[in-house]
Amino acid sequence: MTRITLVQGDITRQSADAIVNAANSSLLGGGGVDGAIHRRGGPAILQECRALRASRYGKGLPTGQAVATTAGELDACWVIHTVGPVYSQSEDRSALLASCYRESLKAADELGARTVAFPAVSTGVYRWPMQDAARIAVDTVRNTPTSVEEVRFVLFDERAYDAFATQLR
Ligand code: AR6
Repeated sequence: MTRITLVQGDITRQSADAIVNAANSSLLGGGGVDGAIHRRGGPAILQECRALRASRYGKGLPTGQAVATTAGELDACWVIHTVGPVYSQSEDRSALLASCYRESLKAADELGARTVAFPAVSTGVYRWPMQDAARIAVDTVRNTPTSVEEVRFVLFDERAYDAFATQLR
């Protein structure tokens, strides 16, 4: 059984086996969670992301997929980078958002990670409505078989925390 927990705060301050990054396809950094992870984690993460671009992901990491690197100076063993979809009103992209959680858990299983911290993928720059993103995140984690013992959603503000808490009830 996977335990799902919620905390409000900064994901870069968390201690976990793996911390998930809401990245973009370039894997070369950005704003939001991505910027914070690279800032606090230091240059080792970017260096490994560059190597991944040069080897496996010449065209970038596709939306909905996930790949792991070292966590640099973060209090974690790995960062799992996943690329959420940009929200669209005209197209249902929820399968891609669900895929981010599933593929991140798969990567965590391959690494042997027991605790994984997730941000609310796609709910910032990519504009996914929080309540809907929370529903997809919680449902997907609940329905994905995994050896991860704790999935911790780390929500930046009260609004995000409340949305996830509502889904967990
Ligand atoms: N800890 C936890 N949550 C955070 C933090 C933090 N330190 N900082 C922001 N959030 P976003 P996206 C919340 O924009 O929507 C980047 O530029 C934030 O309030 O980080 O998937 C990438 O490079 C929001 O609820 O990710 C991509 O280009 C959630 O994390 C693009 O943004 C996600 O916001 C990805 O956009």
